[in-house]
Amino acid sequence: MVKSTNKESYNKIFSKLKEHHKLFENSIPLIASENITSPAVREAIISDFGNRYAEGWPGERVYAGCRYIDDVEFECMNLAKKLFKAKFADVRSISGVVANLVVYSAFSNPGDIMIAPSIPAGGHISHGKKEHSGTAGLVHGLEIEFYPFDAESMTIDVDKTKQKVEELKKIGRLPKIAMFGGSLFLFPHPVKELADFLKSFDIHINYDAAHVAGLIAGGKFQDPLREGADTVTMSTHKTLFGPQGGLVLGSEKHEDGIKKATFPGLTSSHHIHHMAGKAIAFAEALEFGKDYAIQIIKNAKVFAQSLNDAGFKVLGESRGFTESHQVAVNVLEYSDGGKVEVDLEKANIIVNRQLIPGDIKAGRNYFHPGGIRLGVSEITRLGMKQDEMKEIALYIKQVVIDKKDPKKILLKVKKFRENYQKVHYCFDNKLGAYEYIKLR
Ligand code: DSN
Repeated sequence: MVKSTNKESYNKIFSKLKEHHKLFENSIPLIASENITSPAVREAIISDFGNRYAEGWPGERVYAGCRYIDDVEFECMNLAKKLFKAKFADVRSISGVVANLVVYSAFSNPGDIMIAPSIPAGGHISHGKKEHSGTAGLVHGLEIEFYPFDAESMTIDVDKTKQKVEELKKIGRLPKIAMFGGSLFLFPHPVKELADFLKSFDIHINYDAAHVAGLIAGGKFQDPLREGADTVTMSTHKTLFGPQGGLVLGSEKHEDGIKKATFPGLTSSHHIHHMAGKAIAFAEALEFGKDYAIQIIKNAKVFAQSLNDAGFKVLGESRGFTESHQVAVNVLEYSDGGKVEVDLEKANIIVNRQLIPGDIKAGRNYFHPGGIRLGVSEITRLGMKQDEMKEIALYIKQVVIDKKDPKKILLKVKKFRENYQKVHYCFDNKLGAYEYIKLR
């Protein structure tokens, strides 16, 4: 039971929001699924669009009062199509999970099979089995088969996947959907290597670009729509510039299924303020996305190499550690991913623990997995470059390997952060990256 007065609770929320802003102003944010939005996106998401409904398709809404919303949504769709060179874009999914559910609903039925990466092999919870409470199994009733994964090269094994699909066909479990992409995503997935094979079985190919969308948009990762993916799903706030939201891409032949599954299937309000924010972010990505993607990959590679030089076991070594915004580190020599996450947070270095290949077989679980995952999207957007990556790797070494007092490293981290308080790769950055805006 809450003991405080209503006004005390009200005030408490604002003080916690401010403390949170302060924390991020003074931290090194390395969560690979997060990014910082520009002041322009923040302006869009506090607009009155957030108080409205605009059910249906622009121009064919269920409600009145949508004329400007329609204009923004058409612009948003056009920007998304231009950014990803897609024939069709539905910008209404409110998250990456919903975007995946749109594809499951439009192109499969409960009881169908989907082949996807397992979580230690990088799969996302929305690709998962019912017994793990994964969205695909729990919500849409899909049965999940996992791709054979090669831990050395940290990607899906092409030949073994072909064998597995042939075997699944023989036992009457031919997949209806093949899902590529995921959460731990260091190297491109073999879409072009498998597309013709999968299509010869009439398997729908979806590519979950949530993590790498900004790199694809910048032309610096793979190009799934040209490589054979039928549809592409994503969230809009990892290597893209936010705000939180989802996006589904496809061609004309997928349009009807995607539209119906999105509305009325999976959304009523599509969070119209965030739709406007996405439009701003797509315009920023078209203008600045290539330079941003180039810098992300440079940063990730230097970061991985520096961690490796510091003594860490960085995954994907035989392939140069990473081609994305992510770096994955096996920390078992020093501790486990859960404890490392906690120790680093004491120094304001924000990372997440990560299941890595081999963890489940070895009996490790999500609370104490073998790895941590680091992402450079946000620190790159704050203007950091290769030298800063070397410095951050050193702080991590001092906490994890040298077991220095995290409170001492915290002082260094706060000092280090002083110079990086603006959002880069955007049209306007008058407001500080984590500046708290009081409207009351
Ligand atoms: N769990 C986050 C990820 O890392 O992919 C977002 O879904």
